[in-house]
Amino acid sequence: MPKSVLYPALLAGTLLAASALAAASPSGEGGALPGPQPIATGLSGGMLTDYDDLAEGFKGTELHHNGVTYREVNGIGGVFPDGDTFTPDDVGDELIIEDAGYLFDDFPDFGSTPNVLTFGTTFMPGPNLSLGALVQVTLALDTPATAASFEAIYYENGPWGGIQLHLDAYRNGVLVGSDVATLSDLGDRDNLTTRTFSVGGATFDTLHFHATYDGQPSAPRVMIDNLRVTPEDALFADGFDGAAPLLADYDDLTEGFKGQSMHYQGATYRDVNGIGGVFPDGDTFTPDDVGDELVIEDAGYLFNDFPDFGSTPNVLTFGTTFMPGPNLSLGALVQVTLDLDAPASAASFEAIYYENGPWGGIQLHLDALDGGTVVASDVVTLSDLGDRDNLTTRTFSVKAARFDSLHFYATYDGQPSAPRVMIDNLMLTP
Ligand SMILES: [Ca+2]
Ligand SMILES: [Ca+2]
Ligand SMILES: [Ca+2]
Ligand SMILES: [Ca+2]
Repeated sequence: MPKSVLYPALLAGTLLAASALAAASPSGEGGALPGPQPIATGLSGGMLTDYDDLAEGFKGTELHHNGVTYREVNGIGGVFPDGDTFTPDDVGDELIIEDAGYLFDDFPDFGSTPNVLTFGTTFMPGPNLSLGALVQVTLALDTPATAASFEAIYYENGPWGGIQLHLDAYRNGVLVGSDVATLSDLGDRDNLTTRTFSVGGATFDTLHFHATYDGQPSAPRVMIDNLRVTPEDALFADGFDGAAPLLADYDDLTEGFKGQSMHYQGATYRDVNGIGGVFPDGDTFTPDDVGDELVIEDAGYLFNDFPDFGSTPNVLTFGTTFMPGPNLSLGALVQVTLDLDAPASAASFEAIYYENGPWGGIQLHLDALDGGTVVASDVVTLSDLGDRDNLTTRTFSVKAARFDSLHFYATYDGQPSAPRVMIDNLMLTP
């Protein structure tokens, strides 16, 4: 039986939109947005589908758009973590373009305003929004691809905690790549979070994005945006020779302080913190408060709650302290510079950090520099939706024709800030 458990998320979405209403620009910007971007190279890394040129509303059970056929939405029943069940009718089977304009007030770094893709049974006309139920959707590609990614926003913690979201890539029906996230279950409920799903490193013709709980279909509330697909031919056009990326997982290092500089897996880490700054509540910190050491932290217990984060047991953190053994402490990160042994065209790492009070509003920036000039950036604004010290994860990534150093740093209102951050699985692509 459909029960109210399906709908607290809708309520939360409405509240989010209501709170954003006061801050919304009266003029709106939807009409002035550029249309779909052409096939791009370099920074954008593939063909971008932003959904912003489509009209809001139901698009039926199948949609062909920008080289992708979306089909087989939901259509099956399943379970929620609390034991409740749902039928195909409860979750609907339509593709929906949702004008989510108010969402971007709270998540300015998510996707592209105003439209996103969601699923199921409902949408809210205009810039208000509702996150639809996603059990599954298939994306059949017009031409084979070697990489694909999109940004997703969804509710985590109660009653969604423990659901897994899977992005699977298939070639001729054979699974060739996967990316999976387990929704956090740290108390509280209906917390919006974002994550980039990506697959690559193999050629594929179909993507399957689906949700499970305990191996059975489940139905979290999900919207996606900014699908990027890299056609197979793009590799050859770029002269990419398939050189293997270099992975820094830190797991072969000994836990402890590593000093103010460290060379590891193709990068020299240096210039940790060393400056003072501000917190969102107006408090300030000195260089001594935040320390300046690189720290390898055995974070073993973290992976019980975040099995999909990084690689167990070690992560890289910063500052003044660590906890011996599998317990852990997230260190203060104001800034760190990585000089690369060889130029790179792409870099990414996973980060875990606290958001909401007292961290909300801090920005984390990853800049890629070539000869001291910033050539690519990735930035996130830490959410500030109430509650406090909520752990969340995000993959930071940059792509450019060439860069030789990375700068990862935190600001609040344009001044240095010091959120608590750990990183893992740095990938450098030549
Ligand atoms: Ca809407
Ligand atoms: Ca969009
Ligand atoms: Ca430890
Ligand atoms: Ca690791």
